[in-house]
Amino acid sequence: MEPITVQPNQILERILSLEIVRVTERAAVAAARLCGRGNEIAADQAAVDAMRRELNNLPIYGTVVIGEGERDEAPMLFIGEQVGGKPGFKVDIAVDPLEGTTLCAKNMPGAIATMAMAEGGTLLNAPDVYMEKIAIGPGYPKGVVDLDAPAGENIAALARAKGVEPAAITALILDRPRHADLIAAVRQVGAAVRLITDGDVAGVIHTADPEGTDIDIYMGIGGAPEGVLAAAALRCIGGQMQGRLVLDTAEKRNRAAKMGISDPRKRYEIEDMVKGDCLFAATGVTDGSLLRGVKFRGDVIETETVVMRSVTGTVRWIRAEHRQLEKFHLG
Ligand code: VTB
Repeated sequence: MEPITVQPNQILERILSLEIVRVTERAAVAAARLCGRGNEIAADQAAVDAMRRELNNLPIYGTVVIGEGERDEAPMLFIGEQVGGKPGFKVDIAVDPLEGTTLCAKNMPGAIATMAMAEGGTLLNAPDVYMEKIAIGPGYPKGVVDLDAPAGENIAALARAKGVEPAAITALILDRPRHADLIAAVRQVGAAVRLITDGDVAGVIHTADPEGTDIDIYMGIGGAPEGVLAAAALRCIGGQMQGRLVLDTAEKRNRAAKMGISDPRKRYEIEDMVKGDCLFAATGVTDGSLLRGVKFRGDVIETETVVMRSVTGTVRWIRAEHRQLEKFHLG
């Protein structure tokens, strides 16, 4: 029988798209064990440990460019950390081992374990600051919404493009005091607002399927790491997103400059945040509208993961039943 050979340009697709699923599955299971315990730090640490252990088994030479924080504040999966079993395929990695630590600690819907992987040197190296974001799903003319336009104008433009009244548009926004004016402006033009307490990676992804989610647009300020992860997902499934880092102090501008960001006011399009081929994966920790959470059923652990690839646009939903439970190192 002919041996199966994988061309180097197919490694991301053929090998890593399943491997990346293992990584988010492990992180999700580790965190899920600690759901509802009220301890965000312990749940996050468990997810980080599991994700790192699994990343180090991959045939990659990976650099964490979006991580748990900067080197001095995060013991593991910090920005700049090298992961993987070298020698390997050179990749950039963005991780959020537990997106929605509070959701997990309080056992509320929507916590996920997520990561993206791209060819080396192609993911935006962003510091752990806030990012202004706007995102819509596929099928609209380019530029129909604009990060710098007033919220009401964006809603009106989107409604026109969709062929509906603004009243038929729903915007997803993080429930934060900083968004009071934004929320008022969206409601002012008659649109609806759905508020979330956390979880804007999934929030942005919701815009890609307005029929299923009833969400047309994501708006507001969330974490920059979550912004790059969401951009990776939209790069795979289509849609538009713009973001701008909130570098409102000299200290933040310095940190960004050290990562190669020379223009602190730069407006990033998806292609600026994720320049090349990428994979994105997310596994549900708690049940949510995107993914089912981890289920512990005696001898079987069930997980649900979505994995996407940009070049092909393939989206795979992987429901797994795990029977060899030692691999989760649950103790
Ligand atoms: C958002 C949210 C995340 O951080 O990005 C948020 O989607 C931004 O920070 O789930 P604030 O909480 O300070 O507003 C998270 O809540 C993750 O911490």
